[in-house]
Amino acid sequence: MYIYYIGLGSNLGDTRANLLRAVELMNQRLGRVTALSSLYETEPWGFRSEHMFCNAACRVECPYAPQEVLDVTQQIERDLGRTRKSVKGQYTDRVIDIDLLYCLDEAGQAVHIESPALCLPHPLIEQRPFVKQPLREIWVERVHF
Ligand code: PH2
Ligand code: MG
Ligand code: MG
Repeated sequence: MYIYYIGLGSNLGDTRANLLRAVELMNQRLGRVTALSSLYETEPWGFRSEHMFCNAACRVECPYAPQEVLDVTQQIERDLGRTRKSVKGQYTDRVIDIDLLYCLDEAGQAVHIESPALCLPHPLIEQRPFVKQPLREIWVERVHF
């Protein structure tokens, strides 16, 4: 079993419903969602938009390795209507964004990955209050980095 900490964001449509639907689908397709933070309303960070974000974080217990989890979360993004990622490195409005933040193995060791498709731990956590605040709320592990 692995434990994943996952960040969620939405700033288009019914943002709270989008987040909750994504959590429901992760619970169905990945494993058990064992914690969910409050839903936070946040200002767009790193780009200009008239649409406020809803952000949250969750904890998922799941048997799948990180690349498989990424495939599943990207499919959930598409199923909820996400059509495009950032354009020329610029952030854009989105129906749903699901980001893997940390992966812990059986021993509580943080899994480290640096590939073009996936970096773990997520490299921008420290800079992003909209990630750190919900994460702090649900963090329960003793981690060995
Ligand atoms: N995600 C981004 C860029 N900016 N700002 C907020 N408030 N919330 C986000 O989830 C967010 C963002 C890139 O994924
Ligand atoms: Mg993101
Ligand atoms: Mg993303």
